[in-house]
Amino acid sequence: MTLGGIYLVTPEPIASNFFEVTEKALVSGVSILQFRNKSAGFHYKLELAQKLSSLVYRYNKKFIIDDDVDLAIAVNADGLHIGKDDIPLSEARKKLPDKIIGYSTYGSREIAVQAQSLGADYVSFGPFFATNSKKDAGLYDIKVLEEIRKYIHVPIFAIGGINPENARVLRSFNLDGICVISWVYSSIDATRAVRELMRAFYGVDYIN
Ligand code: TZP
Ligand code: MG
Repeated sequence: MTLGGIYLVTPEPIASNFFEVTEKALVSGVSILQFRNKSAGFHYKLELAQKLSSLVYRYNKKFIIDDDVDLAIAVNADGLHIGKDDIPLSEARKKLPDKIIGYSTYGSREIAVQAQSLGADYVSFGPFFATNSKKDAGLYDIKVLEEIRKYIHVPIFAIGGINPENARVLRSFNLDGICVISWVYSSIDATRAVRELMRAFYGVDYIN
């Protein structure tokens, strides 16, 4: 199965309705969940990741861990997502020979091409739109996506400030998927938020 669709990334801090919102989003059509947590210690992350992994597998979706290769191994996640400040891709691949490894490429085709040649299973680009969820994020020129399919043959995702309005814009680049935090976790109704995003990204109603 190729990776794609709505890729949900977990927020910080974790709100009291976090699992409820996550479950609603999984039921409504999210295909991949990434557990991303920069502040908790290993034991709390392990507890959260274990709970999330059983939720994700109940709905037969993919579970990815951000940055932390030991956590990915501990919970037997489907994969790991890394970027320039994390374990090098070649080392991650040695530790996780059969798992999905995703790589952040920011706004750089060169980084994406290199990650692909080192065995990344998917790459993500962005932010192209302003985001409050990642304080140190830059903002990149969406033009990088224009001819990206000529160079990148693994699944391509966009991330950062994505909502239904700009998901419509992203649709024209024929990407495999889009990653979101706040559009879903800050919404009043996660089911509706996911459905609106799918409708915008695919251009049709999603039939569950
Ligand atoms: N990496 C680049 S932007 C971003 C991450 C983790 C945050 C995306 O969150 P949001 O709320 O969908 O903009
Ligand atoms: Mg990282």
